[in-house]
Amino acid sequence: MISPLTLYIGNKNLSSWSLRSWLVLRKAELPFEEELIRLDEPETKSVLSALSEAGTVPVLKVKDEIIPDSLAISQWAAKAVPNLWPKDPAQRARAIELTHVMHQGFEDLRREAPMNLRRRTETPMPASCLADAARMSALWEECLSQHDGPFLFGDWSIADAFYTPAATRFVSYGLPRSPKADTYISELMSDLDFMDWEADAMVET
Ligand SMILES: N[C@@H](CCC(=O)N[C@@H](CS)C(=O)NCC(=O)O)C(=O)O
Repeated sequence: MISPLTLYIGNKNLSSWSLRSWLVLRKAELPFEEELIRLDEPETKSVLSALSEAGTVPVLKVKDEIIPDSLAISQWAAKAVPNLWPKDPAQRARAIELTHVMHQGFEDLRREAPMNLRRRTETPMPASCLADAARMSALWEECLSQHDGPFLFGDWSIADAFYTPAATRFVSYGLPRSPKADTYISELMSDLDFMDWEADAMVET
């Protein structure tokens, strides 16, 4: 049967926002088709603009409805399937807040250390990037200390999808992190769904 869901994504090696939505749909166990739009090609802008007003990936097509933006797609999935946010109302509120923090913030980390799954470098990073990394590591530490783990709120939630691309940056750019944060990064990067995505990224041309 053809799935009524199509997720439009960018290059798997580079598109962090696509990875977030893709992980959420995988964890939701919602079957979906994926369509890869190569970024940085001469026709990319026109292809993306034809797909949605946002002109970005990810975009989820649900029958004839178009949902752009990783956060909107995640909220759609959370309505369709239970358990993508923590059950406890206070934890759920905190998980949503931290997801928004990732969606809107950590600009220096995102700019200076863009997701590139194939990249490994020890080049010194700017102070502003290191400050963002330290803030993120502390934030993870705080959540992980309050729950039994292995994820930010115990069980996997959308918040973990949003921090997965950030975790890969710590590894790619050798960013300092606390031991607890390091364990969390290893957990995210050994997730089977993430590893499926990563395997595609490694052979992408
Ligand atoms: N706020 C958006 C950001 C999406 C975004 O910036 N996506 C990048 C790829 S990761 C993109 O489509 N850039 C357009 C381009 O490269 O032309 C979201 O959460 O989905």
